[in-house]
Amino acid sequence: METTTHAPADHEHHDHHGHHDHEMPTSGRALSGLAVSATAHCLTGCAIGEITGLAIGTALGWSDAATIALAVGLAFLFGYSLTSLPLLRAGMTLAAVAPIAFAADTFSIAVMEIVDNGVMLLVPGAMEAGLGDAVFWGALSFALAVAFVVAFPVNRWLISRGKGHAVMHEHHGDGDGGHDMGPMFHPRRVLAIVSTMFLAGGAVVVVNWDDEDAAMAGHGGTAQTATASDEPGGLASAQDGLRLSARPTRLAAPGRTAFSFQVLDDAGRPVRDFEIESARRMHVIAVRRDATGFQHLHPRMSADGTWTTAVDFRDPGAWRVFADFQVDGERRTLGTDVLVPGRFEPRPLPAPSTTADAGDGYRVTMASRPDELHFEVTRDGRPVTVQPYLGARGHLVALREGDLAYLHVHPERSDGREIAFGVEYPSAGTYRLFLQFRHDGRVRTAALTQRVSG
Ligand SMILES: [Cu+2]
Repeated sequence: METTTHAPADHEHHDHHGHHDHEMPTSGRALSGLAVSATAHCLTGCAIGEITGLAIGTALGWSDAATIALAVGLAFLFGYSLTSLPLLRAGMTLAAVAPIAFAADTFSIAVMEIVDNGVMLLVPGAMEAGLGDAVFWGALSFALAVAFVVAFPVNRWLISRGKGHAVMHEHHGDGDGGHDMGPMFHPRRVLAIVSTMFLAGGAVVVVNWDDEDAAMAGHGGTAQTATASDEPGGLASAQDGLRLSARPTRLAAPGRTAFSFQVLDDAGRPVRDFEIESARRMHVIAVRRDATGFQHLHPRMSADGTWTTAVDFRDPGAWRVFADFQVDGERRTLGTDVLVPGRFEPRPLPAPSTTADAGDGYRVTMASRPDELHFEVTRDGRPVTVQPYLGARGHLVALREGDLAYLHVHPERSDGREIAFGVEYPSAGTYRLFLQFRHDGRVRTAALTQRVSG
């Protein structure tokens, strides 16, 4: 059995042994065709892994990270299997096939998975979308097509060096030139499928991004997506025909807890058709009644409309959990109390200030103008340009002292280093503000107290 690697330099040298049809092409159309086939293998494995992983992750209410880990694991499993099956069918033993599949696919699948999952995370709403959702299929097609385009030159380069899928072909094929992948993997057919995926998926992704922009623009006061009433949100568990049904609302002990809820319509049916708002279909804010322990989470919805996420109810006391979402063009916030047993030691609200520490040398400074709040971030005294977070330069939650009324805050288009929000205070009073921004890939939270006079 030939296990020699075929670098371009020794290609000619091997011609004499009469196995010309086993030679790996090192350039031209034949090499490209082989690379397309090899990439299509990995693409199929990734697609099966991603769909199965997301179906399982969604059904079990897993986090993005756990779901992606499962999808990546399954992609490798299916990718290796697709390579191994024809070899096993040809009579090779598993012990002989396993190292070949490993050498042929590992690098290619790894590249593909990084690109594929990266794109899925970037497309707004893709990770929350269920399998019955056009956004999911659009984003997945788009992600896989992009992954194909990136992985193709990698495979082409590997094969030209006698590595990657070249390893498999050396062990296989009886004079068919190596194209033994079956009609599904014919280069032209694969390219046609990938192009279609790219165009169709790309269209869905573009439409979805526009949705997000429209939702953000609608917040800008012209009231296309006005809130149901002028009353602040979050004070009620039921409002305007929608009701929050959550569990658990009483814990056995403090700590991280799987928290689930549904939004029910007036007929008691779970709502499943949520619109994207600030890049997500559902935002969950958890905070203790004394405005400590702030958390901003993005739960995952299962097919029956149940949203689930892990909330860290770390200290005893009464907590408030807000579900912030948009249905039928209207933004809503419903709230429920969650009671955590133990010795409750309420902390006083910090004094009003215009600056706050965000950890690791980060500091946030606030400037207040009528109906607008502006923030600047510095690190070790030097100004910092923040990265986009949830489709804006930052995210702001404002809660009123006394009843934790939840203000709808609208990110404004702002340039440079300033993070700007439109805020309409429902009354005079003291408010606790939680600004979230992203820098160096990490989301940080700064909390400030603001006193608003009539
Ligand atoms: Cu959110």
